[in-house]
Amino acid sequence: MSVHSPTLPPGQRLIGGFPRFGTHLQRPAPAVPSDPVIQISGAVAKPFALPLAALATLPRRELTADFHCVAGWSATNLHWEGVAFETFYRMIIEPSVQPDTSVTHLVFRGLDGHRSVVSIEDALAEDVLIAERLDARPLDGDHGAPARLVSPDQYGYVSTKHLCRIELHTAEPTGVHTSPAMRLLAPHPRARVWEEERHRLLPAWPLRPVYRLLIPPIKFLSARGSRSSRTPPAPS
Ligand SMILES: Nc1nc2c(c(=O)[nH]1)N[C@H]1C(S)=C(S)[C@@H](COP(=O)(O)O)O[C@H]1N2
Ligand SMILES: [Mo]
Repeated sequence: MSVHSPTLPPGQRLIGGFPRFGTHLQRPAPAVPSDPVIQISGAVAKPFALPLAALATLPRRELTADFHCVAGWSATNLHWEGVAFETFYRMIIEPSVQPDTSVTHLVFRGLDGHRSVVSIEDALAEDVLIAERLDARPLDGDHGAPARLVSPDQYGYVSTKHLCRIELHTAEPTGVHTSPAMRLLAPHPRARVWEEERHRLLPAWPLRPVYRLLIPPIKFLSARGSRSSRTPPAPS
């Protein structure tokens, strides 16, 4: 029996393996602090920082899932380990939400400045994880060390790597993209892969061939920032 998904979401194609990919392009992964934390801020009574080590004390969750980038590549059968985001939210975040406050959106931030905006409903979906392990190993710099969000039913840009902060919002945060070109490429507010919700303003299908051309150069650049592509120091 095949363990792979029988089909991919619309407009997606298999890529070999699981490449490092992202808006970081050739920049190397950010350094992991010696005592990494996840900052919780926004609509909380008092902002706080949770040591990442605390994740090990929460109920653990494993998930085998495919991963779909908005540019049209998919990687299949990835095995993640971490904490279900819903567990994290209920046990760690929710108790400190300001009373009479209705959280509608979360902003996830990475150590490299990447940011994703997720509605509370989508963030609390069953298969959303804060993952620290991939395929039985700690996450490496390529895939988001020390921890990342994993939301397999949404395009990859939602799955913020190098997660360092979660902000709680009571309305949809306004975009950070100020230039008209970047506004045009604004991510879809739901980003569901099976609905092909690639962007908020642009329809998905005319973009498919454009994105397909961009995959090899972005993959090439991202690999240049990869730790595994750098020459190891010569033995002394
Ligand atoms: N911190 C951070 N997270 C990120 C990105 C990024 O550039 N920085 N790129 C996003 C995009 S567009 C994709 S497709 C996935 C790629 O994940 P991978 O490098 O583990 O394949 O990470 C997402 N999360
Ligand atoms: Mo992506």
